[in-house]
Amino acid sequence: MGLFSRIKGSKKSTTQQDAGAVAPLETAPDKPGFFGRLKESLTKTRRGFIEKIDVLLRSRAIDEDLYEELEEILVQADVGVNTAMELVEKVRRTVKERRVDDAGELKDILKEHIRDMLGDDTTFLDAGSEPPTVIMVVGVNGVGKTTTIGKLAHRYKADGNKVLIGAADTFRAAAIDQLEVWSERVGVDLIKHREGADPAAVAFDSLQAAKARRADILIIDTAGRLHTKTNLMEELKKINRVLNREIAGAPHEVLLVLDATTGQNAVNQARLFGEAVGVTGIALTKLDGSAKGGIVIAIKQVLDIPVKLIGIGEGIEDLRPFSPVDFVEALFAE
Ligand SMILES: Nc1nc2c(ncn2[C@@H]2O[C@H](COP(=O)(O)OP(=O)(O)OP(=O)(O)O)[C@@H](O)[C@H]2O)c(=O)[nH]1
Ligand SMILES: [Mg+2]
Repeated sequence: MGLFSRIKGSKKSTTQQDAGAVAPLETAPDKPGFFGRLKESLTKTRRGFIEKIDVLLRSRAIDEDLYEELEEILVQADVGVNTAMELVEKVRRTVKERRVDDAGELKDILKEHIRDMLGDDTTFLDAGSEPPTVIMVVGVNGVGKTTTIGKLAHRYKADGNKVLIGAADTFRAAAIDQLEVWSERVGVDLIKHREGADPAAVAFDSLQAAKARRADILIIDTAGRLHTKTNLMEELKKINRVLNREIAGAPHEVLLVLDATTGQNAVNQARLFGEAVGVTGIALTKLDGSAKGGIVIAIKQVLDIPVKLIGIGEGIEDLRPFSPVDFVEALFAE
């Protein structure tokens, strides 16, 4: 079974049993080197974070200075000030409880608490009572929305789903063209209007097409900025309303794409979009180029919105479900 399993019951008529069908996203490795790739993509974060901790803990006594420096490293790794304090406090407590006197053991204790903080693996999609399951992708410009949509469509298709993409980022022609290139590469249909068209109208047409063509999954791209005076959040709300009017419960997933290289600002973006359109999950992109992978911890702790997908490269295969277990193992890997 692939990473994205088929949406159960989507090819049958809707029965009570089908209601609430989900497309769980499995986190088990699907090919050799899976973990190695993840580990490699976290190299920069590991250098700025774990390697500093290694140096810090080398033949040191456990004292206040040590805790302070540990906190400093965590803050620098974009874990966030409050979360860094919280983590250090947890480590301090564990050290006391277990009567640890070797600083070298702090690394494993920290790892344990980060792992706890990140929680359990999540499944990707919220329940959609009947196909199509609608995924609306939002985020500020340049974070990787369109690329993530291409990769996501590819994964769903590979698992036997019929996928349709809606080009509701009508801000510029190039945005539509870029999505078209992805749809051709993946081999899925694209619903588009002209540049400057009403994004909500594109969303509406996409949904009608998804129903008519019996698509399992509809993924909708949206703009990250606007050239008109229209407020981006108002536009997204409108798309949201249109989708919800046509299918109760749609969009089933509002996926916020965040760029891992932006660090703490990503948290602000998540707040903004969360208030406007109710984000259900986060795709954290460009982890491969970021030294700020600690943002994963901040997002979980401050916002409690699950990171569901991570982007670890520009290639079609470089998107994967986020697994806290794998992430922490890869981050702390020797
Ligand atoms: N290294 C790396 N690059 C990525 C990743 N995801 C996206 N990118 C790159 O980021 C750049 C912007 O990606 P887009 O998908 O165009 O971003 P967008 O959010 O759709 O941008 P706008 O439509 O302008 O708002 C592209 O060059 C992508 O190849 C990733 O996980 N890793
Ligand atoms: Mg785009």
